[in-house]
Amino acid sequence: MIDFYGLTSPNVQKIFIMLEETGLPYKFIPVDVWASEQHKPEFARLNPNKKIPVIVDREGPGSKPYTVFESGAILMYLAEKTGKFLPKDMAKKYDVIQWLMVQVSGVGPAFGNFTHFNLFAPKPGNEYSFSRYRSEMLRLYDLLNERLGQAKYLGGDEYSIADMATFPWTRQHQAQGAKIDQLPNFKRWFEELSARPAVKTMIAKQADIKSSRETATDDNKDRFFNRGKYARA
Ligand SMILES: N[C@@H](CCC(=O)N[C@@H](CS)C(=O)NCC(=O)O)C(=O)O
Repeated sequence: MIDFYGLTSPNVQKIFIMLEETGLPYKFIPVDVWASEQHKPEFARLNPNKKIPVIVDREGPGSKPYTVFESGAILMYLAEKTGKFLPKDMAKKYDVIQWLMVQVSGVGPAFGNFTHFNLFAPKPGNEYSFSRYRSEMLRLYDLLNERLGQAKYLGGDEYSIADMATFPWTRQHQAQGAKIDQLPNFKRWFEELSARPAVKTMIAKQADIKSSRETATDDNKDRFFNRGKYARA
């Protein structure tokens, strides 16, 4: 059994997809980051970085419980545990890992910062930051489209954890301003992944999760965004 701590964000959606794809038994434990639950000592003991997702594998290495944080590491752990969605052949494996790293170090931060400056940062006054992250996000959409013109999936000819990591960040492509009709390879991949049963299950399960994002207090929002009394000089 796997205890899966998360809420509704793309980094959490990746793990939902992987757990559904592999069929591993899991228990979902909501951590409402808009209510500062990630800062509770019992959660900080699982992830000193105080972010979701986190898993605790009750039957980890040596039949002992093992805790994993960071969504990329969780995907790699679950792939190694099950022998699925990460090729064994070294070159093919590193093809997948490279594109997984593009997601965790590129797509996640750029798309996440775009969302922040698009939806949450005060306007006017943040046009430079908004433009910087929108341009980087749209550049990455072009990169995904280019890669998916060379290979069926991001990691190569097989669906892998690189696809599962990237897909959730692109679900809002319309709101993000990506012109999908000008990204035909990306569109083909997006539509194929959207039709996968595990992805559909993830979307259905996400819809049932309650978050206090819309009702978060100013203090909880300030803490989440490192601003107000939480800003550091
Ligand atoms: N690099 C991390 C990022 C995780 C992350 O940013 N999680 C957000 C999801 S909303 C979070 O927990 N935010 C709460 C906070 O930053 O206090 C991963 O890929 O797991």
